[in-house]
Amino acid sequence: MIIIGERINGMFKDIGQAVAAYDPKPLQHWAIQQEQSGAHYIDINTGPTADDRVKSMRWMVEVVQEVTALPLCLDSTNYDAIEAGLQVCKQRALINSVPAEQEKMDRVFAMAREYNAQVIGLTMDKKGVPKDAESRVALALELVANADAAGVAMEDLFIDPLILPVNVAQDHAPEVLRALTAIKTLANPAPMTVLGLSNVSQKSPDRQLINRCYLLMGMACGLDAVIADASDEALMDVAATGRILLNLDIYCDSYLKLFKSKKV
Ligand code: THG
Repeated sequence: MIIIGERINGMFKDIGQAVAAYDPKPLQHWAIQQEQSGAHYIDINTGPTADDRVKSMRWMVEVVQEVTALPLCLDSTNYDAIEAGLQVCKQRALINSVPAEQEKMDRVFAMAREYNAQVIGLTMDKKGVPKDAESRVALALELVANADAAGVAMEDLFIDPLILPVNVAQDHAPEVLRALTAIKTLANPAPMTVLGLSNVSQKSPDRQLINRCYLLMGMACGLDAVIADASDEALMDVAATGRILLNLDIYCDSYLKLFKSKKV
């Protein structure tokens, strides 16, 4: 399970304030903390309050790279901001994200080729996020076809069927699981799959329990990666345990230790 640490996002108050003030300390604290917790990528999102997202994204990438060599997941709907981040990334980046809309796919897949980046494709279009699994899969197929035509390899394409908060969109949760299973059959080799896991529990009580349960359900349906709270130790243990129960890792006796030291 690939863990993309979600915490460097201007949606969190401390990060939003740090981005506004160009104070690197909170970003660097969370970069180190997430790496120590076992994250494999660090998500970087300026948040809704940044006034200059191009400048903020470039600065965020630079200050995070001062304290970690982990690859970065550049999270923005502003492609100029993504490109500014790509220009200063030292490692291979993951572009987060592109919807199944032709003009946006054209720009983002070309950018991925130019900068040798990976891409998250969202199963949504101008009409928004569809409810049923079949409509999500149809949009995933458009993303797969466009990535392939642009020369982006399936192992570098992460399809996100978009989980919504269960408190307001309970009927979406099983549809996303069915979509995950189907997305893995769309190409050979299959595209990768990813979810913004914490979405599922927004505004619900006992968020961590919901996140942990849904992670395991997703894994059983072919989920490869999550943007998630890497500091939730029990969540990380669920990820390691799920890999054993799906026969993805050997050496069960030492699996938690192995996972935490990132040797798995
Ligand atoms: N798919 C993709 N990218 C994404 C998402 C997705 N990026 C953003 C988001 N969704 C994933 N990241 C988060 C980060 C934080 C929260 C949820 C998802 C979160 N934040 C608290 C809240 O809203 O209640 C903030 C609380 C606070 O301020 O302390 O839950 O789906 N590709």
